[in-house]
Amino acid sequence: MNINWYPGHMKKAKESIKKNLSLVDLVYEVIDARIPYSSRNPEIDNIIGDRPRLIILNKSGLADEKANLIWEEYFKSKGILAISVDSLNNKGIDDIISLSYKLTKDKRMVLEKKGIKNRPIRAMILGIPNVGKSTLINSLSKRKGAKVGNKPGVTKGNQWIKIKGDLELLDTPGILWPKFEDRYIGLNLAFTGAIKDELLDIETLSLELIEKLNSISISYIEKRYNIVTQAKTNYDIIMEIGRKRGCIVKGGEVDFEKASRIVIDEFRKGLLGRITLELPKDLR
Ligand SMILES: Nc1nc2c(ncn2[C@@H]2O[C@H](COP(=O)(O)OP(=O)(O)OP(=O)(O)O)[C@@H](O)[C@H]2O)c(=O)[nH]1
Ligand SMILES: [Mg+2]
Repeated sequence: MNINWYPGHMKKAKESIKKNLSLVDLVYEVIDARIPYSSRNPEIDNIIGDRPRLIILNKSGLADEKANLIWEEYFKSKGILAISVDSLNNKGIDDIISLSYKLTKDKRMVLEKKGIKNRPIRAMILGIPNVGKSTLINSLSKRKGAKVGNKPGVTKGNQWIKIKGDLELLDTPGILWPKFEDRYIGLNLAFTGAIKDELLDIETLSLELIEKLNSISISYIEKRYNIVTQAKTNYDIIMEIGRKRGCIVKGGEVDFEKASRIVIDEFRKGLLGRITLELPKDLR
């Protein structure tokens, strides 16, 4: 798993995020739409507290469209607004802005009553590694462009990006640790590329990915590689994909590692289809 997080690191991350949280009115919790449960930080609710929050199901273009709606509904049932976005393709970004206005309506009214005018609403992004925090910042900042710059006294040391009207975004996201206690979550994070491949055994991962995909629908692998998977072991399936794709080493043997990489890379690129790896009903 992600070995870069130690208890000390987690504590430090939490403290620095809490400091920044005191500067913002609104939090964007970014998660990966393909694994909305596995890509959430286990302590996020504690960390955010009762601040207005928007869950952003990012990379939604790689996830199943119906599943995106199911997850939006699920979070709504828990009292948290969630929307599907694809920041790489700038999809859903305007909705983030309009919902941000909606979520901070009370705050803006309070400020207005106090006679404070033109005080921007400030937001920050939180999420575990690889969910697309930086890509989202880029996409949001394109809406308006200009950096707001340092504001001595108020937001010392922080850079704010004007995203629209009176909304500003902290330019550095809060990076949180994933849940790493369980193998199910570890695999989901590995499938989607949230864990550096150097830390993984790519061959085992590909076998697990075949198992997972076929448990959702056998058509993903069968269609992409034009093979029949029924009654075949995951090992045989990778071997067949290897042969089809010309992953052959000296002596005519299949290069299993190369074939494994193909399946994993193509899944991550969305070439096997728009696939969501977990649904609310799978949660235990
Ligand atoms: N298809 C798709 N890919 C995305 C999207 N957002 C991010 N990515 C890709 O996901 C990978 C990680 O994106 P980043 O923006 O670097 O993620 P991050 O959360 O900033 O990651 P860390 O800085 O490591 O914490 C990159 O390869 C992005 O191109 C998206 O909405 N759709
Ligand atoms: Mg980043």
